[in-house]
Parts: sequence; structure tokens; C-alpha cells
Amino acid sequence: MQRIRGDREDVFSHGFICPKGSTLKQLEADPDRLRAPQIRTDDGWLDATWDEAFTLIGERLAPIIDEHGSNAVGVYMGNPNIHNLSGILYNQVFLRALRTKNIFSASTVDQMPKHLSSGLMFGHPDLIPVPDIDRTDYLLMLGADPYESNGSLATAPDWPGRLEAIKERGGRVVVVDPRRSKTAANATEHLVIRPGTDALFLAAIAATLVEENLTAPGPGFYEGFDRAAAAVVPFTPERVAATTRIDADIIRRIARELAAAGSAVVYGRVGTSTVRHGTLSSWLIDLINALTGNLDRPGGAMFSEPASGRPRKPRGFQTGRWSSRVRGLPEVRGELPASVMAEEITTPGEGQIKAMVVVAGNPVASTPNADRLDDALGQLDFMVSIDLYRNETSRHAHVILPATSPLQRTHYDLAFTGLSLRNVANYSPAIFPNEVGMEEWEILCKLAAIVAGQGSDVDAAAVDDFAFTTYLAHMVDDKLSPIHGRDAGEILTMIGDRRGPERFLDLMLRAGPYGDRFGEVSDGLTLAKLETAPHGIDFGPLQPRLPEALCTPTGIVDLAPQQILDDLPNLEATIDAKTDGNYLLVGRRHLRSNNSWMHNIDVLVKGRDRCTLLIHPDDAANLEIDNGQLAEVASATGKIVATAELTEDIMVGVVSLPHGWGHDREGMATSVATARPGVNSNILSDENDLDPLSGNATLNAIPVTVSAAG
Ligand SMILES: Nc1nc2c(c(=O)[nH]1)N[C@H]1C(S)=C(S)[C@@H](COP(=O)(O)OP(=O)(O)OC[C@H]3O[C@@H](n4cnc5c(=O)[nH]c(N)nc54)[C@H](O)[C@@H]3O)O[C@H]1N2
Ligand SMILES: Nc1nc2c(c(=O)[nH]1)N[C@H]1C(S)=C(S)[C@@H](COP(=O)(O)OP(=O)(O)OC[C@H]3O[C@@H](n4cnc5c(=O)[nH]c(N)nc54)[C@H](O)[C@@H]3O)O[C@H]1N2
Ligand SMILES: [Mo]
Repeated sequence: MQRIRGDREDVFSHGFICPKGSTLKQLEADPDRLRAPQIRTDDGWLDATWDEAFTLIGERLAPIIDEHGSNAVGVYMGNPNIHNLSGILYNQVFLRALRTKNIFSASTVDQMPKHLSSGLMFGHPDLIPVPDIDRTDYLLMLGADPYESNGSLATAPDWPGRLEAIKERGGRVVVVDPRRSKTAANATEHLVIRPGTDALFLAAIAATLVEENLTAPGPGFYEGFDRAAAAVVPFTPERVAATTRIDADIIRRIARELAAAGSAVVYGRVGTSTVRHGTLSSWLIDLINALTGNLDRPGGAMFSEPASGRPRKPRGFQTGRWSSRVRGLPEVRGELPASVMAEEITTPGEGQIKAMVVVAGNPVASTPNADRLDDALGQLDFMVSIDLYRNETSRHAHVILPATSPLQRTHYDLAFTGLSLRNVANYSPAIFPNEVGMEEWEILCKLAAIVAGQGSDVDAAAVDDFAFTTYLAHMVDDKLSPIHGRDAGEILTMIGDRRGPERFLDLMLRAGPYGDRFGEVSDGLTLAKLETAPHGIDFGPLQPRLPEALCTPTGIVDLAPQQILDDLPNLEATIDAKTDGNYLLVGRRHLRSNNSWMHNIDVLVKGRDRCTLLIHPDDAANLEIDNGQLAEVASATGKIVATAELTEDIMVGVVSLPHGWGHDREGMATSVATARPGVNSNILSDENDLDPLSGNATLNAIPVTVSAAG
């Protein structure tokens, strides 16, 4: 390979590329990246054949299920699954075969509050509106730093350029963040907020809109307006100002500006989601968008129309169909909070987790009370990881199955085309041959056969055939499916020789909104057609989609879901809650980092230390901590020591540490990362501190004490 650069003719990116994308070559060449299955023995780690690895898994996992039932196997799925056709399609195949209630993922350390508010308001947890920043006149952005992250739950190349364009066309970008992030520094206005109080700030904006009669007349497809209005009215700007540290006048002005703008949109991300009232914030964001008339219109919050289609299930959305065994926390979107994993592993009794399967996840780096989870994983009877590396988490596995690197597999973004700021489709073939020998979807099919009691000899292809024909049968059976009533055999013939993710993808694209519907729409989309368009296919800007896209049983938007309103008294109680003089810890991201797993790429981690504790000079003076000196940070769960970096960019009383570091645990095989380990900020996050509605972890606004170390 020569080098990796952007594709100027790409219909979406026009050549924009992230610095991490251009280092995929180094990832490809990284000698630490796993290339063969690994088995842990008393004499250390040994390379194994795939047959040896699956035989061992069969011998160890099947008896655990026989003896203790499926719930004895827990599954954690990490963030990279979302970017991987194999993970997104075949984790489901594996989970359906296993049928465990102990399903966990990175969603409950990230966006679960948004899924919940969307599920309750729009009827489906994946109907998440995105901010139409390319056409808006006014963006109010909370707890997001797209200059570093390039945006999240709102996919577009070059977020910074798109934000600049808002200002260039005379619009405003208002950023709410306790830290002057790069995004805040480049905004029209930066509001410094006390961490964890965004729900109060947002409620006060909504209250102002109602109180000052600034709400737009709603379309015919909203219900609950009066109840939502009555619920927010107590949260006046004057009442929340002291707690949020944002003046009442400013809150009122922002509300008026949102109402007066030609188009406006409120958008919130990690800083509004990974906090105790994350679901309330997520709901309030969409409520304000609706109250100002900006839901589902250009320049407001809109729904993408992905080429692969959307699930249509007008059954409404329920949570709590089962609960976690130890703490009794409800399932949301089929998952339990990652925060309960450790206790489910270590608490004896019926239903205890005895084995874990981790797919593309590093929960020891990414989820609360990292040390406790690290310890718990060490107590399992058996663990399997599918990963690129032996890292903080996979070092606990008995078998590590290597995943293909990103350049060795085909790519289509099934998840992010549903959250895209433009409707596009783009498919890329694998660039290099698969060097590990198995595709990740084949691995998941083999694991499915093992947990279904069929043994380790079953062919992945047979599992794939079964999974696909079952899925197709459901589609032709489903009255809401665009291919309802069609002959499954005929469709199978039309799809032809494709197998694995490509077969699913072809079906989804052809049955999707731009699809050929298997001969019904001439010139409609097929995977074959997409393959002949190497720069992708553009289906244009987002279009209004309501009420048709809604999945609520009523067919209209519920502005005031009772489940959410029920948490408002808890929010109200925080207004006058005493603060105990602690500091509040928040996180941050950096352009050259990607959660925990790109720190073994030298070009990305070289240079100055980025895992520093940001602290305001006034606080540092009080604590007698100098710039560059070590500081100890302690929370309810643990303590860490990090180098202090004094900066006026952080709010007084707040400290910031990035997550995804701490690569110095014994037994890892990540030589570059371990040489510059940093510290694991999740040693400080508390597994008992959750958003009560979604079960999402509190990873921001963690109460800590800070002192000079050594
Ligand atoms: N304190 C704090 N904690 C946080 C956050 C925060 O802001 N603050 N952010 C949270 C967020 S938003 C997220 S999404 C989570 C992420 O949490 P996780 O998903 O658990 O963690 P990652 O660091 O993304 O780890 C991904 C793992 O997958 C492996 N991997 C990469 N690509 C592939 C692949 O294609 N196949 C397979 N099988 N493996 C692969 C990597 O080697 C790595 O081990 O962290 C959360 N944790
Ligand atoms: N370079 C890079 N890009 C990434 C990732 C990465 O690790 N590195 N991770 C990817 C993933 S998995 C995700 S989910 C996205 C996340 O994308 P973003 O949400 O844009 O991510 P962050 O950079 O963590 O921005 C969170 C901001 O919230 C602020 N904040 C903290 N607490 C509060 C609070 O209580 N209120 C408010 N208003 N703000 C607060 C922080 O100071 C920070 O600036 O990024 C994705 N992109
Ligand atoms: Mo994330």
C-alpha cells in the first residue's frame, strides 16, 4: 500500500479524512495486533489454530450453559461493532442462539438515554433526530466537542468546517460546556455550565418558552403538549441559575433566540448523556426542538432515511421486560447497564454470570469502577474475547479470537447512515486479504452453534444460511415490510451467490426506501449497483419524515412520556442540594485518540502527554499544586495520580481527565501503549451512580477530592 488519503470525489466526505483514518496503515502493520487465536495456559499465551480454539470453547462454554443455564453467560459488545458489518449483523445471530438476559454494551456508557427518550417519544429507540447543521441558523450545542470527536449520533465529514459555515452565513453557534474546548473556543458564544446540570438549564429554557408564549403552534401529530408544558414550568431560569452557574437573563435570552431564529436546533452529546439525568436532558432537547417548531424541518432536528431501511414496529417502546439479578435494574433496549457487570459476576446464586464473551469491547478501560470489574473478570470460570489486541480486558480471556483489521474487510455503515446529516450510501471492498483466516461474522456463527448446543464442528456457512433464511422469512411475513407477501425462494435466487454480511446488506438495500424491491422498481438500489459507485451514491439532503416514520402505537409524537416526567421531581431536588466542597470530574476527547484502543499506534500517541488532569490555576493555587506536578484524585470508588495541567480553559471547581488510558495492567501485549500508559479515569467512576431511567453510567460530574501527590 502507498498511503491513505481522502477521496475528493466521495459524495459525502469530498476528501475529508480523520488523522486516525490515515493511520490505519500503521494499525495494519502493528506487530502487537493479533493474527492467530490465542489460548491462555499455565505457561503463558500460546498461538492456536482456529479448530483448537473452537474446540476448547465448546468444551468449556457448553457445560456452563448445561449446568447453569444461558444466563450464566454474559456478553459485552463494544463500540467498534457499530462500525463493522459483521458485528452489527452477526452479534444478533449469536445472541439469538444464546438467549441470555445478561447482555451489556458500550451503549450504557454512552447514548442509552437518547435511545430511551427516542423510544418513548417516537416509538423506536433508533429513531434519533440529528441536527441539520448544514441548513440551520442557530445551533445550541451541549456537552459535545466535535472539533475533537467529529460529531456523534450525527454523522458528517468535517464537522468543524460545517460549524464554521453556520457562522459564515450569519448564524450562531452557542456551546454549553464546563470547559473551553476547541469547539467552545470557535463558537459564537460559550456558556460555562456546572457539570451535571444541563437538564436544569434545558428545563429552564423550555419553561421560558412556555411562560413567555414563545412556542410555535404544533403540527397535528403531537400529543402531551400541555402536560410537558406544565411539567417544565416550575424550572424557571431564576430558580436554576445558581445551580447551573448560568445567569437567568442569559437562559431567557437563549430561549428567545431559539424561538426567534429562522431555524434553530438544540443538540447534546456525551456531556448531557453520561450524567445522572441523561434521559431528562435527551428528552428536553427534543422537546425544545418541538416547542420551537424545529422538529422535523430543515435547519432543525431531522430524521435520516437510510438506504438499508428502518425497523417499523408501531408497537411502542417498553423497558423493564426483565431486570438485573442483584440490583434489580431494568432492561432497556434489550440490555442491562454495563455498571452491573461486576456484581453479576461476583455475587453467588442462581443466575450468576460464570462466563463472558466480549466482542470488540474494552470494558476495563471504559466502564465504571474499572478496578472492581478487572477483579471480577479474573474470577470467571471462562471468558472469550474477539479483539485486535490482548489488552486490559482481553488479557482475562481464556481464548482470544483475532478480528480482521478494518482494511481487511468490506465496509458499509449500517448504523451511521441512520444518523447521517445527508442521505448517502457508500460501500467499500476489503483492501487486503484477510490474514487472520476467519471473518468476524464466521466467528460469531461458530460461537452461535456452540452456545446453541450444536457443537464446535458446525460450519459457519450453515449457521449463516439458517440466520439469513429466518430473517428473510420474517421480512416477507411482516405486513409492514416493503417485500411483504413476496416469494422468499424467488428473492433468494435474485440475491444469488452472496453470503455473509453482503447477503443481508443486499436484501436490506433492495427492500429499503431507494431499493429495486427485487424487480418492482426499475433502476432501484442494489448492492451490485452500489459496488459500481466507488465514491458512493447521494440521495440528497434530509427530508421531513413525520408522522410517517413514527413507530408509536398512536402514530403521533408523545411530548410528555410519563416514565420521563416521573424523574422530574428528582431533578428538582438537585436545585437546592448542598454541594460538599468536592471537585467535579469531567472527561474529554482528543483528535488523535479513539476511546481506549488506538494508543498502540506510535504516530498517534507520540508527543506530549495527553492524559493530564486539567485544573484551573485558582484551584491549583488553593491546593498548592504546580503545573506539571502530580495530583491525586480520589472518588467514592478509587484514586489515581495524574500530572496536573493548569489552564484557565476549565471552570473553577472542575477537573478534567480523558478516558481510555491506564495501559499498564499486567499481562497486556500492547508495547507502545504500555510504554505511555496514562491512568484509567474509570477507576474513579462509580457503578452505583446511574441515570435511573436508562441505567446509563455517570461518567461526567463525578464528585472527587484533589490533592498534591507525593
Ligand atoms: N470516563 C469515561 N468513560 C467512557 C467515556 C467517557 O467519555 N468517559 N466514553 C464512553 C463511550 S462514548 C464509549 S463508546 C465507550 C467505549 O467502550 P468500549 O467499546 O468498551 O471500548 P473501546 O475502547 O472502544 O474498545 C474497543 C475494543 O475493540 C477492539 N476492536 C477494535 N476494532 C475491532 C473490530 O473490528 N473487531 C473486534 N472484534 N475488536 C475490535 C479494540 O482493540 C478494543 O479492545 O467508552 C465509554 N467510556
Ligand atoms: N478523536 C476522537 N473522536 C471520537 C472518539 C474518541 O475517543 N476520540 N470517540 C467517539 C465516540 S465513541 C463518541 S460517543 C463521540 C463523542 O463525541 P462528543 O460527545 O462530541 O465527545 P467529547 O469530546 O467527549 O465531548 C464531551 C464534552 O462534554 C463536556 N462536558 C463534560 N461534562 C459536561 C456536562 O455536565 N455538561 C456539559 N454541557 N458538558 C459537559 C466535556 O468538557 C467535553 O467537551 O466521539 C467519537 N469520536
Ligand atoms: Mo461512544
